[in-house]
Formats: sequence, C-alpha cells, structure tokens
Amino acid sequence: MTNKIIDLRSDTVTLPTPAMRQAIAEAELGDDVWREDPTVNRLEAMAAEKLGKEAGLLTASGTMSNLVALLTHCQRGAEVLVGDEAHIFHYEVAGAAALGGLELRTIPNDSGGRLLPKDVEEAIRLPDIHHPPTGLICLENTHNRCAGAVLGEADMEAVAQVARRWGIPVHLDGARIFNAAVALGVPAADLVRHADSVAFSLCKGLACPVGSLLCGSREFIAQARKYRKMVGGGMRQAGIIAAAGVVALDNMIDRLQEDHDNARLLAQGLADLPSLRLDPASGQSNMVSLQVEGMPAVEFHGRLGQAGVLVTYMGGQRLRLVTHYGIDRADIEEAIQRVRAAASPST
Ligand code: TLP
Repeated sequence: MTNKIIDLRSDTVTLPTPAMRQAIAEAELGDDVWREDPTVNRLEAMAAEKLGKEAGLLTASGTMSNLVALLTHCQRGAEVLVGDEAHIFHYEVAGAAALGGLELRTIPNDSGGRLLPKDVEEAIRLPDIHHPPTGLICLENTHNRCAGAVLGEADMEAVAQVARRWGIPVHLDGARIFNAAVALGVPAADLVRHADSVAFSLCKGLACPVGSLLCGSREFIAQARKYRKMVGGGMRQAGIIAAAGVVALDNMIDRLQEDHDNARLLAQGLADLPSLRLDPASGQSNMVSLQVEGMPAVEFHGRLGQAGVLVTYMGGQRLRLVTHYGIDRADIEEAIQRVRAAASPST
C-alpha cells in the first residue's frame, strides 16, 4: 500500500471491468451508421428507458453529446444560457461558438450548482430586433465545478418552469446523472423529467472505456443523429463500445454509492485542516473540492504528487479529488494520511 499511487484526478481514469472486457469480446456487431449494430441499438434503448425518454443516441464523448444537443436545439446566432461554472462553458473548447455559431451567456451558479430561476428569467431575451433569440437553457447534474453538488428534482423543475413559460427547451449535462440519482435515492428518470434532452457519460463512474448517450424525444434524437454524423461521430461497429455500456447500465449504477461513501470519508478526514477549506458540496457525490490556504495551490498539488496522491488543479487556489471504481476505502484512508502529512507545516 505505502508506495501505491492513488489517482484521484478524475473518474475518467477508470478502467473497464472484467465483465465489460468479456462483453466487448463477444459483442454482436453491425454498421451503426446504417442502424445495424444490435448492441448499439440495445444500449440506446436501455439508456432511453432508464431516463424516461423516447430515444437515445450513442456518441463518442460527453463533449460530443453536449455539442450535438446544442446544435440540434438551436439555430446559428442563438444564445444559450449556461451556469458560469458549467462544464459546457469551461471545458468544451467553445465548440458551441466555433462549430455552432452559438453565443454562450453565463448565469451565476450557486455553491450547490443551481441556477436561480429569477436569474434565468432576467437573462431570457425579449423579442427585440437587437437581441439574439434565447435558444436553450443548460443545467448540469451532478455539478463538476461545484464539488460534485447534487441538484434535486425541485431545483431542476424551478428552472424548467421558467423555460416552459418562454417556450425554451432545457438540456441537462448529466454526465454524472446516475451519481445524482444514487445520492438522492430516486430513479434517474424522475430526476430528469423536466429536461428535454439529457447527456450522460459511460466513461466516468460507470467505468466504460468510451462513450456517452444523448437522450430525448424520438424527433429530437432523429435530428441529433444527423448532427452526430456531421461532427464525425457516426461510428461503424460501435457495438464494441456499446457492449461495455450495457454492462454498466445493468451492473455499475448502484456501485456508485461506494464512491460517494469514500468521498464523504475523504471530506471528513480533511475537514479540520486549517490550510484546506472544503467547498460546501464536497462529499455529496464522488468529489471533494478544496481551497488551499497559506501556499500556492500548484505547490500543494506538487507536494501531493510527490506523496503519490494525484489530484486535479482547478485554477486559482482550488484542487479537486474524485473517487471512483478502482479506489477503495483503504486507498482513501491512506490518501487522507498523505494529504494531511503534505498539509502539515513541519513537512
Ligand atoms: N469532465 C472531465 C474533464 O473534462 C474536466 C472531468 O475530469 O471531470 N460534462 C461534465 C459535467 C463533465 O464532467 C465532463 C468531463 C464532460 C461533460 C465531458 O465528457 P467527455 O470527457 O467524455 O467529453
């Protein structure tokens, strides 16, 4: 244990389970651009069912699902409302602007990752010749840059009500929506019922090697399929990817609770250190987010790396630690000891 590198950078580092590798080896395949891959078709149907939507679409990544959703919902020149901490805004290479001709307009996220309905309402454009039309409102759940905060159904409904009043669709970046559902103890379908479209990732806590699903109405997904092709996401024998996804949706969702328990343990183990201030939502799902005090966060990040605890530098004084498949309770206990040692002034 003592020399083991404990990789808490992201749940994207997870490796496929033995059952996934076997399913990949044995997957029935066909050409998915022609809709002839039975394994993809099965996964898309399963995903739609789990989220209570009519149809699903396998894409290469969460970034691709979000981009395709934006392209499908909006005309060029439209404005898309997103939280100022949204993944779509921070980490998707401005694809909406570069590829979709869309303007992203930010609204403050509170520390729980929520958007306040009044802020959303104020940001919606009136039909004035000078304004771009507001084409879409995006939510994120769990919220990555808000320490994995979990939004409840009511939080999402409050925004959706405003959206509905103005006839604007809602897209949910639910990369970790099953983490949210498990944390709340509710079916994912209930949680996302107020979103017109939902993207979720296979390759994070669900431990698949590749892939994301975009779900929505039959009509929306038919259109999205076209945009997926446009951005180069029409994959051929994609059942290789989908086979792992089927295993994930069958067997890997309930397991996410372990990651949440480990994140809470980690948060509790670091809470009393004067040099680290935990973001309030830490431990709600599988993330812990820290503000480093008294030394540059990059320096502390380096110290942790030397101690064999890999974490992500989030800018400013913030570091993020993520629990996931492949990290167990003993790893977390060891990580707590190492982080505490690195934070203590005598080291
Ligand atoms: N998040 C990654 C990095 O991109 C930051 C991570 O390590 O957390 N939505 C959300 C909320 C995400 O957290 C991510 C990935 C994505 C979308 C994009 O998914 P991928 O990486 O599959 O394109």
